[in-house]
Amino acid sequence: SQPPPPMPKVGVAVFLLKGNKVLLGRRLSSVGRNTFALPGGHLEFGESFEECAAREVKEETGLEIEKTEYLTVTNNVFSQEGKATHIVCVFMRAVPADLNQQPQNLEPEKCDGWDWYDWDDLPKPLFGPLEIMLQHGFSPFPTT
Ligand code: 8DG
Ligand code: MG
Ligand code: MG
Repeated sequence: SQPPPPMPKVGVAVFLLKGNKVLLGRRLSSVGRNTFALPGGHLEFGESFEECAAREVKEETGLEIEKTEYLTVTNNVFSQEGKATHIVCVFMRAVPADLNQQPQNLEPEKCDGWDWYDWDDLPKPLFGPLEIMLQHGFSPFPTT
């Protein structure tokens, strides 16, 4: 029998906000290697976006989150080393439940380490989908 055709997957990425800072980590995974990205991962069967956001942030950084809200969605087709990947990525925002808790690098094979970065002074290069959103003027911060 033939291999199953490739299918789009759902990703959930989280803008974890602390004042005017956002949590980013340099990716070591093949998609977007060496670029700075948000914590996040793939939606599991039956999960809500909020549940996925909380689970992935906890798995990757050890942080508990709250005030989790939907922001936007993007359609991302990557072609990496001849292999096509298609992710529909749902972007959420949240805040840390405990502002004093430090992020831990719990998946060191996937990430170089987490740190808080000023929104006005973000590290480079950003992960492609993130970079494109920012070029279009997207901001994850609540407008007051
Ligand atoms: P999992 O096995 O833990 O479920 O997945 P993961 O290894 O943590 O997945 P990921 O690559 O971190 O995230 C899933 C996809 O979400 C990623 O391949 C592409 C998409 N995505 C974006 N922007 C961002 C982002 O800023 N951060 C993360 N983590 N993923 C993003 O389009
Ligand atoms: Mg993950
Ligand atoms: Mg991840």
